[in-house]
Amino acid sequence: MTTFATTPGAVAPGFRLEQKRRINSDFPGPKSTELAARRAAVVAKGVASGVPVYAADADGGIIRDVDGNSFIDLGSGIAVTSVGASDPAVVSAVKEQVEHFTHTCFMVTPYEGYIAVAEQLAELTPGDFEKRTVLFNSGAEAVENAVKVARLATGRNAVVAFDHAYHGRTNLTMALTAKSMPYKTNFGPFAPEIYRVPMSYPFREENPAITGPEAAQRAITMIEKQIGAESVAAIIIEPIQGEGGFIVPAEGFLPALAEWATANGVVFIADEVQSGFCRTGEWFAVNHEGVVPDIITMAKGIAGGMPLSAITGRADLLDAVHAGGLGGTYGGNPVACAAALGAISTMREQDLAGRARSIEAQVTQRFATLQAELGDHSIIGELRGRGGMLAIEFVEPGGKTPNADATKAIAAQCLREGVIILTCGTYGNVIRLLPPLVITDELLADGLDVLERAIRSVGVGS
Ligand code: PLZ
Repeated sequence: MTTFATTPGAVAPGFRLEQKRRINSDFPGPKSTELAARRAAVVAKGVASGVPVYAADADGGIIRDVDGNSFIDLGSGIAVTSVGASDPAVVSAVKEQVEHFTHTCFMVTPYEGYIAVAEQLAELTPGDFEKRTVLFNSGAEAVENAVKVARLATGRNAVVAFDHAYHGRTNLTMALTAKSMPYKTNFGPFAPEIYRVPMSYPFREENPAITGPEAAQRAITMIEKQIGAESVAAIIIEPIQGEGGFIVPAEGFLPALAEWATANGVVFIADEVQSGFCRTGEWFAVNHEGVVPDIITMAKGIAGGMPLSAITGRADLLDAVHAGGLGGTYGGNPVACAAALGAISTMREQDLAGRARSIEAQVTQRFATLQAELGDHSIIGELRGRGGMLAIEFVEPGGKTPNADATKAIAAQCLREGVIILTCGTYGNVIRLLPPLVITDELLADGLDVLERAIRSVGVGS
């Protein structure tokens, strides 16, 4: 057995599993290999997995597979398990709830948990106006419903989305999503009345001097000329784009868009499905620039891994909808609500927003040093992101041509050494870091060592 970890240590306080990376030489092991064969016979191949191992246990920053390998989790199941995958507060809240009832359907026999989550969201989301919340199961469902509300409340049809956007895989949200392969190719026809305008993507702007407000004006002019402000129900935007490449728009871009929306009776929807719940070092990514959306969509980090999503927004918009116009069998399931209350209490008690800022400091310091050392002619194009939502965009040395091959090779090398790393980006050339916010400094440092080694070896080789 090859172990990359040093001597086994005590379990860090607050964790069940030892917070240490340990990979056997026969990876992927026999049990994962057997599960892969069973899977191939019954699971549709349209569902792909990033890693070839099967999970048996997960806690803090560690995912343990069925063969006993321990991986450092730098993906949190795509920004979901910010409190860890088995946070004690989530586990005990869920246990308590399942012993009483698993489901009644809020539309039939309502219960307190749903109301308590809505109370939390009214308090945590920006804006000191009266708010209303509706709960659903997935991010896509939240986005669908935000658009339904905006259309009904404004009596308008058009919805504006951005280049590089990701909003989901249902029919309407596929239409909102920018990238064709793998999300949209041959899955059409898509929902009508969706319009796409340019994003602010500082690293890839033709004119690198363009400011945030100027980039917003570029989008606004296109909206006014090609759609007409009076036809627009909503603008939907991820304050930091997720799947599209962890793109942080230039300062002033979001406020200018929000201001234009307000002036024109357009509902400004912030899709915080990936960026919400302390991930970026604030409760919500819009807080960094003081932007107050009319409706926020939330999911992922909200409930410590249980499927729950939400829209929270201005009472006048949400309450424009007739009774019975919004809902769904499972939306705001009581077990998921209990998990959300547990996860939110952990975020508050452990100040996970502060923890995200400390992760940002550690990661940024390390990779800025590496970038400086490797110089201008390296594969590192840009480091960006906020809090625990950080990315490295890889390029062909000396230019900006996207380097998807290097990105894949780096992620693959990290995996072989026991670190789960996700890629993203319109051009597939971005490595994104989304560690559980409860990860220990030691484990994070070990994961970053592995990533740094992989960048050096791939970068030198190319
Ligand atoms: N909005 C901003 O990031 C989900 C999707 C991964 P669901 N992102 C991960 C994949 O390949 O399916 C996401 C998001 C933003 C909406 C969604 C959709 O959330 O819970 O996956 O429906």
